[in-house]
Amino acid sequence: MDIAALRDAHPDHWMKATAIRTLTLDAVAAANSGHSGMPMGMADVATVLFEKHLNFDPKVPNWPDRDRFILSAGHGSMLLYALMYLTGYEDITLQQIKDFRQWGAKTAGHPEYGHARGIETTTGPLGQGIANSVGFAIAEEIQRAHWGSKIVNHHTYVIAGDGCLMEGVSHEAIGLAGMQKLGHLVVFWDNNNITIDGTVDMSDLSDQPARFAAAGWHVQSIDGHDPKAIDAAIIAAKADPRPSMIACKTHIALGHAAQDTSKGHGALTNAEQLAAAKTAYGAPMGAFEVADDVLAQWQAIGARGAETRKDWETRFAALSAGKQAEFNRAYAGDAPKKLAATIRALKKQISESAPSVATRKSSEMTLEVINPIMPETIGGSADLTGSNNTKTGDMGVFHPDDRKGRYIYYGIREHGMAAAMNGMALHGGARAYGGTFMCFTDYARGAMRLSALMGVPVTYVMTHDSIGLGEDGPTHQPVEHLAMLRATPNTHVFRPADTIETAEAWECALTSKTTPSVLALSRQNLPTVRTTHTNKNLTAQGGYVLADADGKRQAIIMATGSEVEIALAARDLLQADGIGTRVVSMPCWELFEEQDETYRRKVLPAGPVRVAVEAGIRFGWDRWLFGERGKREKSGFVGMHGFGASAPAERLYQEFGITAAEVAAKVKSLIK
Ligand SMILES: Cc1ncc(C[n+]2csc(CCOP(=O)(O)OP(=O)(O)O)c2C)c(N)n1
Ligand SMILES: [Mg+2]
Repeated sequence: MDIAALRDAHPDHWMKATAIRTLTLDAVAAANSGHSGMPMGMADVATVLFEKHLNFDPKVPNWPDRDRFILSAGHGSMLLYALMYLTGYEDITLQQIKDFRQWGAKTAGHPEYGHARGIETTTGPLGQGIANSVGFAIAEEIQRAHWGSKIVNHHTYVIAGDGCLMEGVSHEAIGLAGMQKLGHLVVFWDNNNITIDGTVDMSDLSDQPARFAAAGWHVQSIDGHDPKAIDAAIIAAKADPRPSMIACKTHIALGHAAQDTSKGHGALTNAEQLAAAKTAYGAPMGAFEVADDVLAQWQAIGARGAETRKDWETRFAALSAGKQAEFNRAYAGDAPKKLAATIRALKKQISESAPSVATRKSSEMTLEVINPIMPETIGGSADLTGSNNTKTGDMGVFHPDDRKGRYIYYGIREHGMAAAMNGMALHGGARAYGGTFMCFTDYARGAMRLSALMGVPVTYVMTHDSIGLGEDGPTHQPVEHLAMLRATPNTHVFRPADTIETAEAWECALTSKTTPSVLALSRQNLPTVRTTHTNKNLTAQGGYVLADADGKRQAIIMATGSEVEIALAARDLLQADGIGTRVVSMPCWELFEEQDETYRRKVLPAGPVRVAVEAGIRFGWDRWLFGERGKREKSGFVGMHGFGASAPAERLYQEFGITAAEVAAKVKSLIK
C-alpha cells in the first residue's frame, strides 16, 4: 500500500483519519490489549461519514432526531471512542482514551450502552449491531409516519465486519431489512478479507454484494480509503429507496507492519512498529497527541450539527403542548397514566367472569386493551402470530406500503427479531414486544442477553411454555429454559397462572424502564385462580399467598403458571386429610427476591415442609426450597427430570408425574 500516495492525494482528509489511527495505536498500546487493525482500516470511511453526512451534536448526544451510528464490529471500539473524543462528546475525554479498557473507564473493551452518552448500543458479539440497526430503522420509519418528517427524519449508519456478515443473525437482519425497504439504513462492510484465523476465504466464499442484492438491497462497492468514493457512495445510498450496503475494500491495520494480516486484527503494541506507522502517516508525534489544527478541524465537525439540532428543536416547539408531552412521554419510556386503571378494569372483569383460557390468550386479551392506549408499542412474532396471540385489531401491519402499521411479521427469525427489538427500544419512543415458542428462546438468546446487559425493557412473549403444549413433542417443549432465563441477570421472568396474573405481568413489563421481561405463557387452557379482585398488582411482589392453610400450617406448595392449578388441587387433597396447606404463587422470582426479607418470610415462613411444582427442571428452585439464609427446610420438587415427549398434554402430565396426587404424596412423605 502506498501510504504516501494516499496522504498526498487528500492531505486534509488524511490527517483527520490519521488522528483516529494514532489514537487507536496509542490506546491499545497503553492498555496492552484491544484491536488496532479495524479502526485503522475503517478510519477513512468513518471520517467522511462524520465530516460530511452524520447529523449529530456531541453537546446533546440524545437529541431524538440525530442520525444513529452503530459500530457492529464492536471489537473496533477505539474507532468509536476516537471519533467521540475528537468531535467533543463530553463523556469521552482524552483521559478516557488513555484509560481504555481499564476499571471504571467509559471506554470499555467493547462499546457498552449506558457507559457514555453517544454509544447507541452494546456491540461485541458480532452480528448484533447490524441486527439492532434493523430495529432502529423500523422505529424511525414508524415514527416518521406518525410524527411527520419534520419531527422524525434520520438515518441509521452501521459499520459491519466480515465477522458480522458471517454470523447467522446477519442473514435474518438483511432479509428483513430488504423486504421492509428500510431506505434510511446504510451499512458499510469493512471488506478487508481478514479475520482472526487468517483470510476470510479460509472459511467463507460468499459473494456478499450478491447476497445483499438478492435480499433487496442497494449495493455499491468502493475503495474504502478513497474519500471521494466514500462520499459519493453515501450520497447514492441516501438517494436510493432501498437499504444500502457499501462494500468498502480496505486494508486492516493500514500502514502498519501487520497490514493485511490477521496479526493486524489484534493488539499492535510493538513500539518500533508503532513509531514507524506514525512516521509513514506523516504524524510522528508522541502518545495521544493530535496536532492542534487537526483537532480543531475535528472539533469543527463536532460543532457542525448544533444548528441542525436547534432547527429541529424549533420545529418541535411548534407542536401543540399535548403532542410534545406525548412525544416526550414515549421517549422517556413512561407508561401512560391510563395504564394502571385499564389493567385494574380488566382484572375486575376477569375475576368476575373467571374464564378458563390459555395464558397466551390472556396475553392477547391484555394487549387488546393496552395497544389502543399505548401508540408506542410495536408488536410482532417470528411467524407464530396465531399461536403467540401477539396481534391486536388496532395495530395495522408494518409494511413498505403502510409505515404506520405497528405489527411486524418478522418471519422465522427469532434472533433477528430479538435484536431488532433491542434496536427499537434503544432508538427511543418505542416499546417493542415479540413472540415465539418458549423453546426457541435458545435461538433468540444472543440478543436476549444483550437486552438484559443493556437494560432495555423489551418484552418477550414466549408461549407454549412447557410439556403442556403436548403433541409437538420434546423439540418444542422447553424444560431448561426457565432456569436459563432466571439465571440471566436483570431479566424478569414471568410465568403467570391465569389471566389476572398475565395482566399484572404485562403491567410490570410495560412500566419497566431498565429490565427486559419474558412472559412464559401456556398453550393449554387454565382456570382463573384469582377470583377475588384486588386493585393491587400482586405479581409485582413476585410471589404471594394465593390460598392459605386451613388450620395448622404444615405444608407450603410453591408453583408457577400452569402448575398453580395443580398446587391448588393438591392443597384440596391435603386439607381433606387434615393437613393445613398454603399455596404460594410465584409468577416472578426476581421480583420476589427484590422484596424485603420480612415479606419473603411472611410468604414462606420457616417450619412447614415445602414442595415446589413446575413443569420444568428443578435447577434454581433450591433458592426457595431452602429457607432464608440457606437454612434447610424439609422440601421436595415435582417437575421434569429430562426432556418431554410427544403426546396429548394430559397424558404427559400423568406420565411425568406432575399431578396433584404426586404433590400431595410428596408433602405427606416429608411430613412423616
Ligand atoms: C459472536 C462472536 N463470535 C466471536 C467473536 C470473537 N471475535 C472478535 S473479532 C473476530 C473476528 C472478526 O473478523 P472481522 O469482523 O473480519 O474483523 P476484523 O478482523 O476485520 O477486524 C472474532 C472471531 C465475537 N466477538 N463475537
Ligand atoms: Mg475482517
